[in-house]
Amino acid sequence: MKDLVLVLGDQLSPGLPSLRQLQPGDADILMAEVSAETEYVWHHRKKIAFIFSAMRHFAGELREAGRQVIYRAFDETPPCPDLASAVTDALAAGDYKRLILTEPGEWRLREEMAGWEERFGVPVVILEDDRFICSRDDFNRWADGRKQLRMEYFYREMRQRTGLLMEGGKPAGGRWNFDSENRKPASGDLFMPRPLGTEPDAITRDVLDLVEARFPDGFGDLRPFRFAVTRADAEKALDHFIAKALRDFGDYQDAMLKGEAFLYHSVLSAYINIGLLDPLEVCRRAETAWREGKAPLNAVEGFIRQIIGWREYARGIYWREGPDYVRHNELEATRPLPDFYWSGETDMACLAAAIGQTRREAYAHHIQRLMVTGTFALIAGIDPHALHEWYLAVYIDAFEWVEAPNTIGMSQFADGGLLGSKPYAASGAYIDRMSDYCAGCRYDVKDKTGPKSCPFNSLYWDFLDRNAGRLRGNPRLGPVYRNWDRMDETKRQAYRDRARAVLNAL
Ligand code: FAD
Ligand code: DLZ
Ligand code: SF4
Repeated sequence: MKDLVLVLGDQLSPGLPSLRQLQPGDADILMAEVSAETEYVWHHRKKIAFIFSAMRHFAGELREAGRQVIYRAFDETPPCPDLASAVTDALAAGDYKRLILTEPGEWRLREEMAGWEERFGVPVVILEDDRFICSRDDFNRWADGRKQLRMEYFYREMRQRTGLLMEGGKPAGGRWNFDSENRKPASGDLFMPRPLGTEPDAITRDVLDLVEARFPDGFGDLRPFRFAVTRADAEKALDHFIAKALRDFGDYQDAMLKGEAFLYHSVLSAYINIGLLDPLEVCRRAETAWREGKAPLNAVEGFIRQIIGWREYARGIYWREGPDYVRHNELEATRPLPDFYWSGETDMACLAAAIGQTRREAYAHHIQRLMVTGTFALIAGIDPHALHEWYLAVYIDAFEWVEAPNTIGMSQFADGGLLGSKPYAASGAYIDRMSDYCAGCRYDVKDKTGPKSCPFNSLYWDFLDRNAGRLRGNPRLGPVYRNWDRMDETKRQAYRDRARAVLNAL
């Protein structure tokens, strides 16, 4: 009797634990495009196409390597509603001794799968996903007993563990972190590199037609579709980033420019998250570029920190905090998500730019997510769970294990400060410093409380005022509250009134 191995849409790695020990004759591999996975949030249509096409290409590669693959396509009749139905059908059609899978990346599926052995009546073996540098147990060992889980300390341990940018046990360049050098605003440049696009092949073109027909009302533009869907093409995109953009990644990491969706970012997150690229390998490539003098240390350290630091840390937090983490709402924010988060139709130029490119590209870079859509939701008091579902829906790289800690924790402070020492609240001055959005905006970023004043300005103070009971004691906010206290009451009331008007207009 053979084993049945279920491989999910974000597990497209030949070295996956459930695939690597098995001989071709010992197992059938099951992959299924199912409506439940396309519907648990309203995914961007590019994301659905990306996952389906990458799954189909991966199934093809497995077959070429001599594996037996049972592939359930979305458009077959009858369609397959969910992963459990795909398993039920496969078990009914064959004679299998066990069901084997690599753990899924979400509590939702993990909790469902815990009941599968009983449901299917066969032994179910769930293997740990070891495509990460830090296992869940190792993260818990690091976190246990610490009062604060600061990413910076976790990151230093990951540097030591991987040896990345280490010289004789010390950090290269004598410092662990070069972030202070990474905050330059950018200016438009005709020669700015663009991420390497991949022309859709016949498989992708079929998938695009399928998604167009079956998700006519889905979010976001489906075409043009330029994402890589195979390991080979994702590696080309990595080569291109290392050669063309990495050297400026650090300097302009926090910059935002109208009409430039990608700047010097890698646009590799989706490939890493579904298993087309290995995170450690990506970091080693960046380190080699530095050792060969092709990219400066501030860029390479910044890039590596995002991957072995933030990415691993987010995953550790997600599994440690449990399934209710996404429901945290420390600041008791309850305002519904404004419709313009979906339509992009707002006269705030920064939000229109970030959301417009999100609709077109299924991509926004970190500072757009954190300091534009994230900060606005925070200071406007938007329900963090609604915002979490939005981030999970609209980005090509969105998977809950990485999205939720970034949204609930880092961006919205809804976990009460587990990830960040203070909320990422800011007035319009931050966006004005780091972007060229304000120049073309109907609002005036320098105006604090007038009818044309930038909404971020009044919402910022109103947020601090509304949440003073919870935030005043935060040592990093002490100076800010002292400024608020020093303002005369007429000015404070003008901020409150303008904020009310902005919120009522949402
Ligand atoms: P680059 O800027 O080129 O960074 C290099 C790599 O570092 C990325 O590919 C990614 O793998 C990793 N990385 C960078 N920042 C982070 C971070 N904060 N957390 C984890 N990994 C990071 N990232 C996701 O992969 N999926 C998500 O669903 C997601 N949701 C987010 C939601 C919010 C509210 C915020 C503030 C951030 C979110 N991020 C998410 C993190 C980050 O914004 C994206 O990883 C990054 O923008 C992807 O673009 P890139 O590949 O060009 O990244
Ligand atoms: C995101 C996604 C989508 C849209 N569709 C599928 C699918 O049809 N079949 C599948 O196996 N996986 C899909 N995925 C990825 C899963 O949602 C992902 O594996 C879980 O969210 C766990 O990370
Ligand atoms: Fe955004 Fe305010 Fe600048 Fe307009 S003025 S782009 S709303 S920060």
